[in-house]
Amino acid sequence: MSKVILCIPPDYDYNFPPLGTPVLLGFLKSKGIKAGQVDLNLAYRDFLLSKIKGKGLTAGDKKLLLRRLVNDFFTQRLKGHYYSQLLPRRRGKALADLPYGNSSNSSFYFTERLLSSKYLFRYLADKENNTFYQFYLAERIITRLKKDKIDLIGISVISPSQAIPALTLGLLIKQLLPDVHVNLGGQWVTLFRDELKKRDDFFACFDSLIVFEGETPLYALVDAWRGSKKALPPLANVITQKNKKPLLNPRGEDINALATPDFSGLPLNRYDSSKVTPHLTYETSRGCYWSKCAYCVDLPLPKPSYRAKSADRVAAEVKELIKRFGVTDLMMGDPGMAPRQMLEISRALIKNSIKIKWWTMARLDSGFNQKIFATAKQAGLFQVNFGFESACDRVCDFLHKGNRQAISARVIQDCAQSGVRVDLQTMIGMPGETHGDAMETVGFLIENKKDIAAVTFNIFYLTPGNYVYHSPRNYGVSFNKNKVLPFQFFIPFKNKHGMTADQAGFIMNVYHQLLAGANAGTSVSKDRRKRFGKVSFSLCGESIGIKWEKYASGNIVIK
Ligand code: B12
Ligand code: SF4
Repeated sequence: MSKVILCIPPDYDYNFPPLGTPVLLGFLKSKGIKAGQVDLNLAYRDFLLSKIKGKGLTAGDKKLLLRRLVNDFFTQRLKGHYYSQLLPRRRGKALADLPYGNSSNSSFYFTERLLSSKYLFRYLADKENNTFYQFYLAERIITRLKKDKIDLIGISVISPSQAIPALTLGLLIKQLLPDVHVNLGGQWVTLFRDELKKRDDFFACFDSLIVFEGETPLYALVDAWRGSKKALPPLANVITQKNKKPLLNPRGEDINALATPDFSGLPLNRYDSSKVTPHLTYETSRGCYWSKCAYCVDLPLPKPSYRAKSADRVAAEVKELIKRFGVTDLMMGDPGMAPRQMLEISRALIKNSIKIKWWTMARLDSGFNQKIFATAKQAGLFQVNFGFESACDRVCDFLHKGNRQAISARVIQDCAQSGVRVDLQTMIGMPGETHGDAMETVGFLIENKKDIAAVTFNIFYLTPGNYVYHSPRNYGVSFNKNKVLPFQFFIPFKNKHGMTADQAGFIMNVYHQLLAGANAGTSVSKDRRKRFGKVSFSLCGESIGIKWEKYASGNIVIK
């Protein structure tokens, strides 16, 4: 009997199993489809780790050194190849403000440039240089697909860093197993759907794309593909070369009618957060009940509607996840958990005596109070990552964030005093944000230091699919649309009434120095030296070496 396989391609987060394929797998199985899933992302990291050689290296040391080795390898070693000018360079201008990524062949920088370059197809099929191609050969992917009688593969492309690996895999399958239907879905496909539709040549790498939420469209595709093979009828949210105007279903799924996410087939104990027991991802809602932030990067336009799972359903599903997968910790990846949802699911978890630790993301909403956090704490909540961004009311109003400084301070205090860790997502350099506004944020963070366990700073970057991108003038932002690459995720812009990215970086340093002043005392130099080593890293017939020192505390210093 034929089988569907869902796959997570490199290069993505290693901390948790992404939730996309487990929710799809659960859904397909509930409809009687034989299906499985495979994480090629963790396997690719193992492939890279196997290229590191050095005396006395532990598996943990290799993981710590990998990012530096990969960056050095791609920025310094790979010169003079036909694709070299598309790689970010360490001393080149572009690298300085490259957010979120390594500098390798999965970087957003390389991806955006390669996708628009004449070298794309040469690179996708390049055995000598494309490390993803080499990895798929080493993994014997084609043999495995044949052996498992796979007739449809669904590749989940969440981040731009997975685009080149996904297209490499798709092309390889289309060339060697033309009867297997290759489908691409996920956040990246959805965000760049209009650009993808313009590229007929990309259909050499896949047969169809699915945009927005994937459950019903994927099931319909499997059914139609098995029934009709070559002549697929038009299907909602499914794009094929012949039918590029899918019947869009913008509403999204009825999330109370979906199956419990199914994590079977994923190496649950191997994710970095799963040190002893499995830590999984889960969602209690989809969409955002606020949906107004002008810069929102999580939910590109058109916004899906907000839908919350009933508390009883959440309790039943968590119970099932514990029973089936032995999960002890959950990352509830809701874009923003509403106060009421937090209270209701907490009550349901307590009522059902469910033992689970969890953390989530939320707004600094006036609806939160000590009672809610205390109940949630009792139900296992240990951390909330709040979308704080700025302490300045003017900036928050300008970007329709809805935060008020006084309320933020109160919610942070209520949360911390209930014993729940507060992690504040903070952004500097937002449209219209002046130096003075940003210093107000720094002042707020220092003032409320005792209640804030962590601050995650980001420099604001313009991304496609939000209100600032669509109406830049309204936000005092300008950028040259003609200079934006079709698949560009981070777009350079002018902040007419606010700071530049460099100035924003300076403010971040000010904050870190003020905070370091308060926490001074621990320094690597006082740490007892343990050992010193040399490491080599070889890929694509080239090799790079670094020297490093490891200290008793586990700190690693690269020379
Ligand atoms: C939780 C989260 C994280 C977590 C956990 C990651 C993990 N391991 O799961 C953390 C904090 C670690 C993280 C990190 C990053 N993330 Co993140 N993350 C999210 C978030 C908020 C939720 C993801 C989620 O669980 N969704 C729930 C699942 C069920 O939805 P889904 O994946 O979209 O799947 C549905 C559909 O897309 C579709 N689908 C998915 N796969 C497939 C496959 C097929 C074949 C089909 C048919 C359909 C399909 O069907 C699914 C069910 O309906 C999203 C935003 C969002 N609202 O989704 C950003 C998001 C995915 N992250 C993003 C990015 C860029 C990153 C980072 C690179 C940087 C960052 N912005 O923080 C890093 C990557 C780190 C790394 N080392 O690689 C981007 C991706 C950009 C894009 N669209 O191209 C998003 C969309 C947010 C954003 N715009 O910045 N992230
Ligand atoms: S609260 Fe978060 S998910 Fe909701 S609109 Fe604002 S940024 Fe987007």
